[in-house]
Amino acid sequence: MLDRVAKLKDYQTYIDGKWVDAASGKTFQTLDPYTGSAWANIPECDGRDVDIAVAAAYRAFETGPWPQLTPTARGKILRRIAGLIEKHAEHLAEIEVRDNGKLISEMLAQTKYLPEWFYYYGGLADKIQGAVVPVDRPDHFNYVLREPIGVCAFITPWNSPLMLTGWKLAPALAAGCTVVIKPSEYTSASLLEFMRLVVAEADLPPGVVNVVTGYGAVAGEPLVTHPKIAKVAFTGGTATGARVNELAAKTFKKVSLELGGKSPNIVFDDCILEDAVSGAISGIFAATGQTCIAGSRLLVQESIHDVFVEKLVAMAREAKLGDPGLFETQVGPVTTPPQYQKVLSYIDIAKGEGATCVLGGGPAGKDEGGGTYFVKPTIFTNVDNKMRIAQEEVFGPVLSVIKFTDEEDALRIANDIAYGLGAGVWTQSIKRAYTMARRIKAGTVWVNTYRAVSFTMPFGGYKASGLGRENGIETMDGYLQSKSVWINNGSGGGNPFIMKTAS
Ligand code: TXE
Repeated sequence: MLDRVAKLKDYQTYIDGKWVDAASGKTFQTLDPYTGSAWANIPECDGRDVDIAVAAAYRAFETGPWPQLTPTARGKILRRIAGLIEKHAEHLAEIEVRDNGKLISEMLAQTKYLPEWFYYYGGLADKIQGAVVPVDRPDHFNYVLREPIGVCAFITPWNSPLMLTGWKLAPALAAGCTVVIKPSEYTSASLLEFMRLVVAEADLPPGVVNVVTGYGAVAGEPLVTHPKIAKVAFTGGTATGARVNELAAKTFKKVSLELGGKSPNIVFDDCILEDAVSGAISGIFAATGQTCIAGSRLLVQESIHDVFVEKLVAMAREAKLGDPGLFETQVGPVTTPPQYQKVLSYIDIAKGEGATCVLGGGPAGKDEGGGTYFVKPTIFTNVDNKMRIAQEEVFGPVLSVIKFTDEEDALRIANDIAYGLGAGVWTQSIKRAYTMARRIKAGTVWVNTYRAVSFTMPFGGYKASGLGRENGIETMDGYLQSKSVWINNGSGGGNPFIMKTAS
């Protein structure tokens, strides 16, 4: 059981290796979405704090011990960070449960897995290799250096605050970058605890990792427009991502965006029914549906539609709502008050569009295990893919079931969407699995599983779901840039008015 003491906790933020208040002296409150009450005060940073933090990160990137460290030494620091996360995994999980209402069972799994990102990228730190490149000039020696891009800004959301920060921080530090992180105003506490228990203890030089807490428009925008920021790594909503991309473009920053989704979870009639039912539940009701990869469009083959929906509803009906700090709870609260309103408004939209509500369809009261900010697990059938409930991201426990006839029909519906983050396919046919995986336009396709992620597998979106990839070796490219070096060992002569080529 979480320690829900009444006294508000006061946090400071972490800039240039020091704990500080916001320049404004202001703070804002963060809510426990289970109780609906404020539980901590967070510094309200603005452009002044951003300037100080970016200056510290820039200094740390250009001078001081950080750029002098060998890649092997950087790798050791990452492994130290991994060990510290392991040591504090339970505490970090509990803080995140308190601040965002995610289940303790899911959070413990996340904080215990998070160290692997730091072990993996710690291992890659001294394997960043350039190349020796032949050019058509025998008297030249040419090589390519891979250098860190510079100061990176991370803008992170509220749905998995620490994990999504780790996906960015581990490769950035491995590459030799320095960073300024702006967490979501709804969930800043776990990052501040991470700074205290992990970063501040890991012997990182001051300024390498900094945090500016605060609101998007006030603390986020000055960060993404700051001329000394070289790269922005953003996870959040599609509309905000578009704005961030536009702002960052003015100073030619590299940008990676991990945005929304409306992922198709496709059930064929040759699937193992029980596995597919469980996969559909996990796709939409895990994390209260607040995941970018939520399988929020369940495409079910006509021939098994009715029996599948019956089994699905029976299982979802049994989901235990309640205190996210208890291990037996299966569905927790919606994290933020605006998100709660948004989810309820989409339920109304679906009803208004003529979809049939076969489960849930509104707030869950105390007698149902719910309370403030709880929405009943909700399932709509008779959904047409053109409806708003099928096309727009709800980001909550609301599932749209759509019928399809055959493979071509499933593909047409699956790809008829602005997004392209994830997709699930449930079938026992290898041929069908192969074809679907090849033809679905999404960054990840899961076959006979759903919602699996790993530090080794690239993650990101097609279409409006984003730009670039996180995880895997590929993400290192986003934190590095190439420098071509030409060394002439021959004469410096030749016609100075024409380009130097081989001939
Ligand atoms: O996200 P925002 P919100 C989706 C989901 C949700 C919707 C809105 O559909 O309903 O987005 O959620 C910072 N310049 N996802 O409003 O605004 C903000 O402070 C710079 C999907 O909470 O995208 C926070 O740190 N930064 C998603 C971060 O952006 C700005 C996870 C994300 O907030 C800014 C969360 C600005 N102008 C929501 N405005 C996923 N991909 O997993 C805001 N921010």
